[in-house]
Amino acid sequence: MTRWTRRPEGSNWGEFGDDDQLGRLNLITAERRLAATREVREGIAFPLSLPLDFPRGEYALGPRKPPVLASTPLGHNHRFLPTVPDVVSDDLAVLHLQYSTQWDSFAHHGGVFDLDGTGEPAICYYNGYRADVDVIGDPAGSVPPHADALGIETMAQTGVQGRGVLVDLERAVGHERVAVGYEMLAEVMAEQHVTVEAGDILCVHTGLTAIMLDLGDDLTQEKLNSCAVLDSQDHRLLQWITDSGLSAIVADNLAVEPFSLDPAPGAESVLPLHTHCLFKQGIPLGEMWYLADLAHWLREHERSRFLLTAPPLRLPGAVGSPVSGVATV
Ligand code: UVW
Repeated sequence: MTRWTRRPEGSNWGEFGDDDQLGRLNLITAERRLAATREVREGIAFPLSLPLDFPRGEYALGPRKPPVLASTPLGHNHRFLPTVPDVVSDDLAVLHLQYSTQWDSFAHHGGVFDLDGTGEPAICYYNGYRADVDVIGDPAGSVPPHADALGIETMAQTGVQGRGVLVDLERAVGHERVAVGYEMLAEVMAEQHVTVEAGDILCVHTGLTAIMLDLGDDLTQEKLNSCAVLDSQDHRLLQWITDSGLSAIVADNLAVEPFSLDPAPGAESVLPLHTHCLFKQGIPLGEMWYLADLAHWLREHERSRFLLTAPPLRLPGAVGSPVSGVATV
């Protein structure tokens, strides 16, 4: 069923079908997944997640909180019966799903757009799915939130496995805060012999999660503001993302792009790359992945490609998820 008669400029809505909820993940075909497995030559695996109680320090003061672990009524070191030696420990966790290494689903970031040209813009998401119809919940929290469409379980059902391609911005600019636009990205990719083909998952290494891990509780706002980000004000970069055919973007920084609660007057979005990827193009975003060990190995071996396996939790209704991805080289 068509959910719109007008689609936002720069969007690909409808191109994967009226009811599509997978966006550019559709480009990870069986053939491309098979090609990704051919990147496995050594059999070495790199885990790509921070411990989920990281980052600490200043970051932990924000609205998203570190996980809280507790026991279920079964408890820890619990003996089922006094007559047999079986012992069980059983947990529950209160988890802010986007506190640490994470995937953002398309239900995480939408926009306000006049879908039918009636002059009444609607709050909506990728492919015209609507707030209150498909993504339920209100800002005051009086309705239990639930993504009936576009949620993280939809993404989980694809397995999220394909070819990862890493561009090493730390190697190019160190830990300096640089907003990397199209020109610089193209230059770095050429220097590092990185090419991105349709269906590839682009991984952007900046070094930030390694800093988070090193500093632990001493992580400061200054350090959180270090390392490269993609320059989401650069329209050529956004156009390249559209044209490249990449299926997802992953970074080891906070939001892939810069984030400010004080956008320039007239700005189209506080997070233009989120709007471009999650809302317009159906490109999932990964944030705060731990890419350092993989990046350093690839650097040493002059490689940039690998098999990437990174399904989110199959949690019905959720809009984001922690992820413990694995790269195999
Ligand atoms: C930010 O934290 C700004 O990004 P996200 O909501 O995608 O995690």
